[in-house]
Amino acid sequence: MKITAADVVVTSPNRNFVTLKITTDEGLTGLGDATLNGRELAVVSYLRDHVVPLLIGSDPHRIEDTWQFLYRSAYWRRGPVTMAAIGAVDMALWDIKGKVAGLPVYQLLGGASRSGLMAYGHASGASLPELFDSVREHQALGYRSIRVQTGVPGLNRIYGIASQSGPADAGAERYDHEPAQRGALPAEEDWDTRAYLRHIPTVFEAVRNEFGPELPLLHDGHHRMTPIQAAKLGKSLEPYDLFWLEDCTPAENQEALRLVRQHTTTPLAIGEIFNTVWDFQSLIKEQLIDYVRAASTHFGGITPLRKVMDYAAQYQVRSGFHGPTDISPVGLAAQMHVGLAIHNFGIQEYMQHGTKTNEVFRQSFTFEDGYLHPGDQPGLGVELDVDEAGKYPYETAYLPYNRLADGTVHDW
Ligand code: GCO
Ligand code: MG
Repeated sequence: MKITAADVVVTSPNRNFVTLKITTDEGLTGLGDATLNGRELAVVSYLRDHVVPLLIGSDPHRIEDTWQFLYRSAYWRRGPVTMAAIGAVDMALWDIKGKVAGLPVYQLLGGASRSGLMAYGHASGASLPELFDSVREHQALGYRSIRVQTGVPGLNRIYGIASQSGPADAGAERYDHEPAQRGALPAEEDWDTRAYLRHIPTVFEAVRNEFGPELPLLHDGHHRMTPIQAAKLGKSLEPYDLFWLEDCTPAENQEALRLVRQHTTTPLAIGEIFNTVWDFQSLIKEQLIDYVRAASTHFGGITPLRKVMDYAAQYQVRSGFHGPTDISPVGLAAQMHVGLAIHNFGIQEYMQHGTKTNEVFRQSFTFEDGYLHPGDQPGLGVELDVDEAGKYPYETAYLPYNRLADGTVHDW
């Protein structure tokens, strides 16, 4: 079998997505997600100009070899653009292999280790009553684990507060409940870490009083704290028994987590902006984290995700793959197959795409009673409706950024 075409499809139903569609001489097609939020067109060029010409004529069955070839022959390795492009190729090849075999990808990865994947959703509110409503809405949708983000008194616009209430798409204007927004320039948000550190423990105390001790609760620090601030937050949240505290410090300074770890037993998750297995090497080996937050899309696909999880298994570190709406249904399906197959699955983030996105990407995965399942269609189980995708051309959109009260740019 040979690859005869590889098309890069850009579409913006509820938000921008970049998808690679590989076609073989036997008429089989495979899909891969290459969406890099806010920098989408850089990956389009990387794929169209530098990867697609290398794929034509090659054997789609050689997944590992193709991955190694694209990674090593570029010479300049890693980085989100390169790894999103390689990830899309990898997913598309697994999709094709599954279709050839007549099996869902999780069967090729060793078969199911569980009947479903516990998912968490994003509850948020500017105030406590709004937050409580949002938690209840998520529980009504079946979620059994919930991420909690709130406004901080004194700050006007901060990360994690949905622009509209309700996790499902209602309005045409919604940008998929995630922080990026359409427009020529990124929006500015404000930030004050001390105000945040004073407020967040009171939020979790209130949520525990309202919803009881059992509900698994998660929180995302979104890279904003110094090591000692993160240590303080982890310690102050211990009474509220978090499932995890995510991205408490900026990802570049991995040694920061050593300090955080020495001070708190709150479980730590990190890695949504990591690109490779090597980014996790010391964090896993030194047991500085509890959950791997990589996404198939920005991490080079299914092949390295499986590898990092097998390594993590030796240290009792579990998965918590990144699943916001900027991971397309293809990327989400890819990591669901991995999550179903590995023994050390932890939890899967699931924010739910908008209705227009779901019309462009026809999916066979299910979400029932709080559990996801990738379905049993051969391959990844997602098909792209190219005509529907064509209705929504790319629109410029950016993630916001932060400034402190004195105007200093801060980690977002
Ligand atoms: C999460 C993430 C997202 C990111 C988004 C940026 O935990 O889901 O932090 O909300 O902000 O993926 O593109
Ligand atoms: Mg996050």
